[in-house]
Amino acid sequence: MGNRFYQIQALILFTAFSLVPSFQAEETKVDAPSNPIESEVLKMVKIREADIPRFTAKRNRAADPITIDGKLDEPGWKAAQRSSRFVDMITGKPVKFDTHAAVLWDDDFLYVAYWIEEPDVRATLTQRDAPVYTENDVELFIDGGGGYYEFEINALGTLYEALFIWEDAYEKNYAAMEGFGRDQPGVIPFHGVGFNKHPRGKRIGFMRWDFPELRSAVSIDGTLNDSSDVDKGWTVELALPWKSMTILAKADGRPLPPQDGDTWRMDFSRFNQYRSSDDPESNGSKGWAWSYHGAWDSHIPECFVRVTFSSADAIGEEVEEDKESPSISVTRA
Ligand SMILES: [Ca+2]
Ligand SMILES: [Ca+2]
Ligand SMILES: [Ca+2]
Repeated sequence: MGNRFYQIQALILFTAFSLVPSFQAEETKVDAPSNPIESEVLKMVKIREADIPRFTAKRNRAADPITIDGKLDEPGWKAAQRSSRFVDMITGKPVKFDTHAAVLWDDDFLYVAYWIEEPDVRATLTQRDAPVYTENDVELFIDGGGGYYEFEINALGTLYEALFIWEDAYEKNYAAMEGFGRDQPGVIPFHGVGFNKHPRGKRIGFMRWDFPELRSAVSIDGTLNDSSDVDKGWTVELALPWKSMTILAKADGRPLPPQDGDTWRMDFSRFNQYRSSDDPESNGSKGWAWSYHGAWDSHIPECFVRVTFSSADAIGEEVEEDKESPSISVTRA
């Protein structure tokens, strides 16, 4: 989700203020995260730490390279564990259409895939950084400690990207870097969307920032912008080079690529135009996510999925056991 909310900022502010007393008055039992800010945020959005999904990302085997063409037919994707079905972003309740994601990695790239059930695949925006969140999109957020990356893509493969840096990390880590001045074009103050009381404070949005050497592709199983038929949906395939994540890793100096057992926070979501008025099953929210946020706001890293990187290869057991066969089918996880 992006800037569309500025238009209704007054309404959001009013709503946020009216909700504050209930946040304070109603004690929500949560597990005790080690980070006090995380604990406070989860309390505010009424999410238990145990409710945040955990995922193990396995390595994609070098013998089976991933081709970024939008088709998720590589052995790695077939072997990778898929996420649980996406739920309503605010309530965590089931939604009408099926969405799953998966993550793989190797020494050079982070790979992300989405399977999106969509009976009427539509997209019109073609310009880079166009507000694709106003159409049906899927989104990826990657938290780096001092800031986080936002990625969005529509069914035409049009990208919208931005980088957000927390004010508390900016002066020490980013202010002196070329291209990261506050007076750069496309730099905006950012205080969240529907959850604009984040205890960590404010962020700076670098809206013109693009992830260097990002590869992305979409594949549609159906017809685009033709409602006369029923489409199966679309798939998205991404490869994000670790070497381009030095900006994200700058504040906490995390290893790139990650080491076995490292856990990163990432968010996987989908925004669409299905409204409660014509579709009761959508629960009224147009945002669906792997990990729900308890608020109309993607920009809450404390709610992101915990993705732990494993050095184990994403392969089916039969491949290991039958090394003689050159073209054995891979067992799904
Ligand atoms: Ca592929
Ligand atoms: Ca951008
Ligand atoms: Ca169609």
